[in-house]
Amino acid sequence: ASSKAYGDRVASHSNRAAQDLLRTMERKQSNLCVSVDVTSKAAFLAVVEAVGPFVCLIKTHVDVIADFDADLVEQLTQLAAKHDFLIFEDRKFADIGNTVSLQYAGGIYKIASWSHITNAHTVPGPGIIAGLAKVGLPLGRGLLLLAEMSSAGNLATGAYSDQTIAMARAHRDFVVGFIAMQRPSGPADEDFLILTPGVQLGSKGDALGQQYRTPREVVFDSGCDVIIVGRGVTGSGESINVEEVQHQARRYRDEGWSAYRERIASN
Ligand code: UP6
Repeated sequence: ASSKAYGDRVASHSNRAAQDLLRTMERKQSNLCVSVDVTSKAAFLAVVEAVGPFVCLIKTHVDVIADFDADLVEQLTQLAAKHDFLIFEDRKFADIGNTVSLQYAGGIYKIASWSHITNAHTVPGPGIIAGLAKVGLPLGRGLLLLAEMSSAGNLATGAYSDQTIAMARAHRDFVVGFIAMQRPSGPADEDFLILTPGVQLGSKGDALGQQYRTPREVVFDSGCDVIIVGRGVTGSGESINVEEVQHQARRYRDEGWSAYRERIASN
């Protein structure tokens, strides 16, 4: 999959969210996902409006937004249509199937109703996939499994990562790929989407265990598909400088896309 153009991989996926993401990447010439980890609705919408033209995907943590409400979802959905991107709520579900189906469909956030893609840890076993699929598949949603993490000392390695990949293979209708640091090896015709956080230019990490690599290391060296960039684009504080955010989004979009062009040209 890593040698093929994004647009040529649509046919390898049966899941609508995966197909839509690949088509969006090709159309917008962007493999950038911005992670909008800010804590007010106003800052959130300002960042999304600023980076919208440059991204294929917006990643959210809606539970950190102090004044979250239904109107935020409405406005986010409108911005997704206006700027042509998909939405990924980075919920990292991690409970038994029955509980995650309730968390995914309901509560305050009603994630399944607006988020095209979400993700889950595999620590509970395959029941978590079945519980989420029950809610998400009828809506055309897609799931990513956390096969690896970017943070120092994390336990998602070795046999855990391998068994996560095996669980994904058994649920290809709903599981579209992984949060991972590299493309896993597999049959030549196997096509998972690899979305990778821990990306920043000019910093190796933060004070709480985050570890950063560059877009080129992620996309060219490791064969990943989507770079997920948070503070590299938004900055660390709550005050949003729209011009700077836009400048960084363009920069990461350009870096990610040229690493991808280099990858498909060299294969
Ligand atoms: N994230 C990681 N590493 C993982 C999984 N998820 O950093 O292994 C998420 C974080 C954050 C974003 O929850 O939202 O990706 C990274 O943000 P940053 O670029 O500001 O470090």
